[in-house]
Amino acid sequence: MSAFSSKGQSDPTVQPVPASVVAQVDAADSTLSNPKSAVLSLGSNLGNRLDTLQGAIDALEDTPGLRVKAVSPVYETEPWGVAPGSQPSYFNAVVLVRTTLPPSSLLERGQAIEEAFDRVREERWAPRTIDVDIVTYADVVSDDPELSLPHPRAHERAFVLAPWHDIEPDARLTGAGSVAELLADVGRDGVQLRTDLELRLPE
Ligand code: A4P
Ligand code: MG
Repeated sequence: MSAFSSKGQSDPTVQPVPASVVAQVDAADSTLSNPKSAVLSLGSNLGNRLDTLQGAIDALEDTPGLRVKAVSPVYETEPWGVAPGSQPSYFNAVVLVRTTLPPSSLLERGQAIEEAFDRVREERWAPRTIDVDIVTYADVVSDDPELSLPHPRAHERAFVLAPWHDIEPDARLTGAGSVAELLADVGRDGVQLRTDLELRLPE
């Protein structure tokens, strides 16, 4: 918000806003100049999995108020929570972002990206072109089913912990402990690093 802009003064319907009021409004919006860190998990097991992951990362970077800070290696992973062999394998990755969006808007943005990549919602844990999950948002804790934070299953999923650990070895999962220790407990069965594949950090 800018006070006393020349545009505003030439428009008779717009009254100048004193700088002191602008400062108060800006200060009240704690998200405005106070970006938060969030960890997002991306998963794809339908279509061109690598292109879709990259497309989702690029779409995240194109989001106003959001910057992608780090992108993990790609892991090929066995589908979790379904009968073995019943679904194609996943490509999974984790991205670290900084954002001024509040958690609910970040969730909406993730869901809009899922829609853009033709995600079809069938039964729970069905195969999908792309799933965008919020693993953590700052230290926010929530048990709202619409947005549970940290993600309630992240601590037991090697396909989240392994790529996250690669890009943030000292990371901690709020309420669960160090990502390195959680990964050591869970083990790396069913997740394979694909050194032949790479996702780009958007410029
Ligand atoms: N929701 C609540 N909390 C969150 C959060 N932190 N991030 C809500 C994102 N969404 C959250 O999600 C269902 C609802 O969860 C949403 O409406 C949102 O408001 P969904 O994406 O529509 O459906 P889903 O993903 O099938 O269900 P769910 O329970 O979120 O599944 P998960 O836990 O995301 O698991 N195996 C491998 N190897 N790799 C994977 O990436 N992913 C899943 C999905 C299963 N197996 C997998 C993988
Ligand atoms: Mg999901």
